[in-house]
Amino acid sequence: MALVVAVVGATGNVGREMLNILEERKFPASEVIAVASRRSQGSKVGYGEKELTVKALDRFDFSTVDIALFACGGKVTAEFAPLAAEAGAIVIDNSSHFRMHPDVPLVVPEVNAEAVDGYKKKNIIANPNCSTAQMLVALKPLHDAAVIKRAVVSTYQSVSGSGSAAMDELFTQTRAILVNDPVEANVYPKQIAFNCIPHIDVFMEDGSTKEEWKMVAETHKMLDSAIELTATCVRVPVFVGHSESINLEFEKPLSHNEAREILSKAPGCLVIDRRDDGGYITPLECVGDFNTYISRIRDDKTVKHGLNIWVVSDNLRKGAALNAVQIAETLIERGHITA
Ligand code: 11C
Repeated sequence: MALVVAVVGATGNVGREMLNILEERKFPASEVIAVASRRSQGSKVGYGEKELTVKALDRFDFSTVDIALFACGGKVTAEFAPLAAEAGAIVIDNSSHFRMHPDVPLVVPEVNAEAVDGYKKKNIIANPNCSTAQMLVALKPLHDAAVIKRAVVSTYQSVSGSGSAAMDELFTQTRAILVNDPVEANVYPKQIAFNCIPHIDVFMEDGSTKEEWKMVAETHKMLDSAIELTATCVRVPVFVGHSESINLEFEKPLSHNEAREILSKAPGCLVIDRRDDGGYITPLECVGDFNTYISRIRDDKTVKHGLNIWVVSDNLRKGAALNAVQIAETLIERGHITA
């Protein structure tokens, strides 16, 4: 056990999950170091049974670190990830900052594990957006079987995707409504409690949001640039767990039974698909889990080779922290680093 791992942004939603997952998966680390902004210096975060004392990022020396898992905003990442990479740490970054950079691999191990081999140009590997990661875990085996021509995706994304202030906002607004207090919206432009907001990330010129654009661009980079994909991303009053309704059109025939069989054997997927009351997964049930769940698999007869699926996963795990740790595991499996 010789690998030194730094978790940067260790006090945030994703950073804490990274620490949990490193411990749960028994990642072969000789040392795990918690790093965050100077404001959090000296505070404690849990790592299994232990407590780690948080070190300040702006004073941190990455030269003894093998792997730096970054879970910070784009601005902090832009400044510090290249410094960590130049100091010799392999950076696995959860922000959107480097994702579309041609010299930075964007990886979901179940989809394109071999892409990690390209990390050396910058010493940085990017983790995709949470809604893309779980979608591609389900789409990759179906694409291999019947070639996806077109995908229409609607997401139902939990507030944890916007950070802990958003989780607090959902809690506070819900409580305020129940006790008849005034409702304040600070994180989101509209009330999220008892509501749905069809707006995630900033608006782009064509009327899409950046979240919707990311689902398209990241799918093209990781799976296949020929897939025509359109997404509508919606924030819903759920604390953790993103859900997606995905309509697929294939080049070749693929029945719901064949799709169910393929997905049942696919890495990272767990099919729960009984056609009766409760025979499907909801976000509440996937929290804390590693799997991407697939339910409601059924033919769409309105197009030639059509299929509908419902995909649910813990966005802080497969959508962020778990995927980052799996990338680190892939670096070991493919012989780039030795544990
Ligand atoms: C959300 N998907 O649910 C976002 C969070 O590009 O890494 C992650 C944003 C990103 O709000």
